[in-house]
Amino acid sequence: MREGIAQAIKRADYAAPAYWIRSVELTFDLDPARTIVASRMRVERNASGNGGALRLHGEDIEPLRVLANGQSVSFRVEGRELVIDNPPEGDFTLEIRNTCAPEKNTHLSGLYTSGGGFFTQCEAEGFRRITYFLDRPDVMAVYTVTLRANKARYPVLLSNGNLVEQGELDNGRHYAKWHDPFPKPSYLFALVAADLVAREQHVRTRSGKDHLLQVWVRRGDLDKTEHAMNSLIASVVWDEARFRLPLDLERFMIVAVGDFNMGAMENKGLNIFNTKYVLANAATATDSDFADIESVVGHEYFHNWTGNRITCRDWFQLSLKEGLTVFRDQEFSMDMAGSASARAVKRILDVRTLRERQFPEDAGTMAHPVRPDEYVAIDNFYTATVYEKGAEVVRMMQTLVGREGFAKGMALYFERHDGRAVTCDDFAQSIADANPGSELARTLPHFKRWYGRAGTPHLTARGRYDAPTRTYTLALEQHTPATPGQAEKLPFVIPVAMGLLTRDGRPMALRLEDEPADKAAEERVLVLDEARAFYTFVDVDSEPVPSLLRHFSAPVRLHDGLSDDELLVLLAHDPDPFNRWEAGQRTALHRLLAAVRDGQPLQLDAAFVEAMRGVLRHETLDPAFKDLTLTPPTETYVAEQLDHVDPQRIHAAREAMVLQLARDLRADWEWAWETHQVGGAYSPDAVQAGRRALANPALQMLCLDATARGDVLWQGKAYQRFKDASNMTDRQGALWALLASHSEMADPALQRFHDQFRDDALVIDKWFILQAAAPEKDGRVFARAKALLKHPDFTLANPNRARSLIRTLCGENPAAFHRTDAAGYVFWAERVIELDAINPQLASRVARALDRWATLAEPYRSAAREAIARVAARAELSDDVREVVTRALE
Ligand code: 0A1
Ligand code: ZN
Repeated sequence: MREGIAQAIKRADYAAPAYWIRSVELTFDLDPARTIVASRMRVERNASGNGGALRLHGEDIEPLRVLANGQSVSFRVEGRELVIDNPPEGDFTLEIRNTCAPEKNTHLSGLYTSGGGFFTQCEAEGFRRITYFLDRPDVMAVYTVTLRANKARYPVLLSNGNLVEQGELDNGRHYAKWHDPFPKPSYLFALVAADLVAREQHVRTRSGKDHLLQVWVRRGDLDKTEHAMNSLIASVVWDEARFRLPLDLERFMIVAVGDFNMGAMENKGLNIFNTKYVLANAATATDSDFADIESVVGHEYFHNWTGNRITCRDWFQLSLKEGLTVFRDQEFSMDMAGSASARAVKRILDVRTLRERQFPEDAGTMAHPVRPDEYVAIDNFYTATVYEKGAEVVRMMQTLVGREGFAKGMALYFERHDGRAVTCDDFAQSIADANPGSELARTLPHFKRWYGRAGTPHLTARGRYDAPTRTYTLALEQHTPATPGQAEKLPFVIPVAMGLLTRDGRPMALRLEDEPADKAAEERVLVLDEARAFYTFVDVDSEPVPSLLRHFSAPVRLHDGLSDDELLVLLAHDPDPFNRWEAGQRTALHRLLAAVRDGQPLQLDAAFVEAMRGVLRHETLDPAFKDLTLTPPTETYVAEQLDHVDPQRIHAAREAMVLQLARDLRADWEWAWETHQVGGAYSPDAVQAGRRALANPALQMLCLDATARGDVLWQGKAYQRFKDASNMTDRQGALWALLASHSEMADPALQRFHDQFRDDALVIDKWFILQAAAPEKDGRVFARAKALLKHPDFTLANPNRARSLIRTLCGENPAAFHRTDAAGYVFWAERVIELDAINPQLASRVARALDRWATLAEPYRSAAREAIARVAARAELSDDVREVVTRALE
C-alpha cells in the first residue's frame, strides 16, 4: 500500500532484460510466521544488453544475505527492487537468503497460508513476494526446489516437476526435493505444503508413456474429486486428439485451496485451484458447477501448451495465452457436450458472458485493447477483454482459415516458438503463414487491429431486394465509438457468417454475382474489411429474411433493422440455433426497451406470447435451449442498450415481462414442469442437466404466478421439492423459486439450508449468493445483504465468501444496488476501502462494479460519482484500486 500514483508501464517501452537467470535452486524452511528462502541462481549477462546494475524485483520480503560467486557483494533495497550496482563480470552465481511471512500475507499473492497449509500464487507478480528475482515472463529458468517443514503438520510437500528425493530431518521435520526440467518463467512456480490426500489415476498417452494424475484435497473432500479427475482425463485425451498436443509430464497435479483470488492457476505440473472449481458431488454442486469444473480443469490443463510451453514475452501479451486458452476450453466443452443443440447451448452461454461482461467493459472507463498499451497494476488486466474477447479474436481466425487450417496454424506456432516467450503478433503470423491464400493471410495487418484497438464495433446491415432482377443486395457498414485514449478507429476485419431465409423459413442457396453457378451454399462467411461494402446475391426468387452474424461470428453489435415479423421467422426457422435464440432475445429486448423508454407499464402482445409458447412446447428443441430462449435478457444487458440508465425502471419492466410470461403460459409451464422431471441416479450430463434447466425455471414461473394470485399451492410444492431434492441443482432451484416469488417460506427454507450445509464452505457461499442475488423488492434484498455482513459465517478475508455477498450485490443485482438514496454506493465505497486493506486484487474487482457510472441517469449518476470520488480521495490505496478509481473519474 503506497501513497500517490504509481507510474504506468507502457508496452512501447519493452526492452529485453540486461541479465538472464538460467537456473535456480530454491530451498524453503517453511514456517507460517517467518519462512526462510535460500535461492541460488545462475545469472548471465544478456549479450545484446549493456550490463550495468542488476535490479531484482522484491516486495514485502526481507533480505538477509547476498553472495555473488560465493563472496558477499554490496546491495541496496530501493523501493520494490534489490539493486546490485557492481555484479561480477561474465556469468556468475548469485545466492540470496531472505524471509517472508506467509501467515500475514492476506493479499494471497506470493506464499501464503490457508486452512493450515502453505500455498503459492505467482501470476502475475507474486514470485517477487517470495524471493528477489527477475520476475518477468521472458526470463525462463530451470527450477530445483527443496521444501523443509514439520512433518506432522505438513505431511505433503509439492512443487513443479518430478520428485527426486525425500526424507526425514531432525525435530520432526522432513524434506522433499523437486526438479522441473522445463525452463519456465517465475509466474509458473508453485509450492504446496499441507495435510492433503489425493485421488490418483494412471493414464497411458498415445506415445505409450505412463503418466500419474493426482487431485489433492483436504481429508474429507475425496468424495468430491471424481468429476475433476474425469475432466482432467478428458482434457488429456481431447488435446491429443484435436491438436496433437500430448501430456509432456510424468506427473500432473491439481491441488484445491479454499482461499484463492481467481479460479485456478496453471503452474507447470502443479495446478492450484480454487476449491470451487474442483469439489463437486450431486448433493453439494449444481449442474453449472459441474460444467464450470470441466471447463476450468480443461483451461488450466490446456495452458500447459498454450502458456507454459510457449509463454508471453511481457504481460501486455497476456491474451496470447489467455484468449487462446479460453478459445480452447470453449471448444473442449462444446465437443464434450456432444449433440449439435448442446453445443449451441454452450455457445449461447459464452456469448451471453461476453456481452454481459466484456461489452460493458469495452464501453466503460476501463476499456482497453485485447493487447493493452499500458497498465499500472497488471492484476487489473485479467479481464473479460483479455480473456473472452481475446478468445473471440482467436475464433475469428479459425473462421477465416477453417478448422483444419487453424490446426495447421497451431502446429506451425509450436514448431516455431516452442520453449520461448513470444507475442500476439507471433501467434497471428503463424496461423496466417500456415494458411497462405486464406482471408486471414490476405487481411493480416488489418485483422490485427483486433489486438490493438479497444471498443465494440457497430455493424449496420441493410438489405434491398430487387424483384425484376431477382437480386438481393446487402450493405454492411461498420463504425466503432471512441474509447479512452483512442479517438479514431480504423475498420476491423469482420467475418459475417450468414444465410438467407424465405419468408416461410426455408434456407436459400447463396450465390454472389460473378460467382460460378456451382458455388451456392446455404451458409457462407462474408469478410467485411472496409468501412462499408455491398454484396449482391443472385437468383433470389423472393424477398428474403437475412440471418446475419450466425454463431456470433464476430464480437460486434449488429443493427440489421429487422422487424418483429422477420425476427419471428428466424425464431421459428433459422437453421442456426444461435440466431434462433438471438431472434427471441431481440423480440423480448424490443419490448423491454419500449417500456423503459416510455416509462409505461409493460404489456405483452399476443404475437410475442404465442411465439414463446411455440418455443416452450416445441417437439424437438432442446430443453436447455428453450430455457435460454424463454429467459428475457438480463437487466445488465438491457442497460447496455441505453445511454441513460435507470436501473429501477429496467427492473420493473423485466419483472413485469417475467410475470406476464408466468401468467400467460401457466398451463405450458405446468406441462414443462411435469414432463421434465429426471428420475434415477444423478448425472451432470447435458441430457439430464438440460431437463433440469427447464424444470427448475418452470417451477419458478409457477410459484411467481400463483403467488401473484394469492395462491400458495406452488410455494408448498417448491418447499417440498426443496426438502426432498436428491441433488443440489433441484434443491437450489426450488429455493430460488421461493426467493424469487418473495414467498414466506423462503426464510424457513434458507434456515434449513444453512443448518444442513453449515460445514460446507462452498454451499454456504451459495447461501450468501442466493440472498444477495434475489430480485429486489422494497429494498429488502439490500437490507438483508447489509445485515449479512455481520453474519458469523461472513468474512472479507476469504475471497469466495466476500465475492458471494459483495460482488453479487454490487455487480449482479442492479436493482438492489442502484438505489435512489445512494445507500448502495455508500455500501460499495465502504467495502472497497475495507477490502483494499486486506486484499487489493479483490478490492479492485469489487471497485469495477461502478465502471459504467457515467451512463446512469440522475440521481444515480451524481451519487455514484461521489462515491467513487470518496474512494479516490483516500491517501492510502493500493495501485490496483487507485488505477480503477482514477480511470473512472477521468
Ligand atoms: N492464469 C490463470 C488466472 C490467474 C491469474 C492471476 C492469478 O492471480 C492473480 C491467478 C490466476 C488462468 O487463466 O486460469
Ligand atoms: Zn488462463
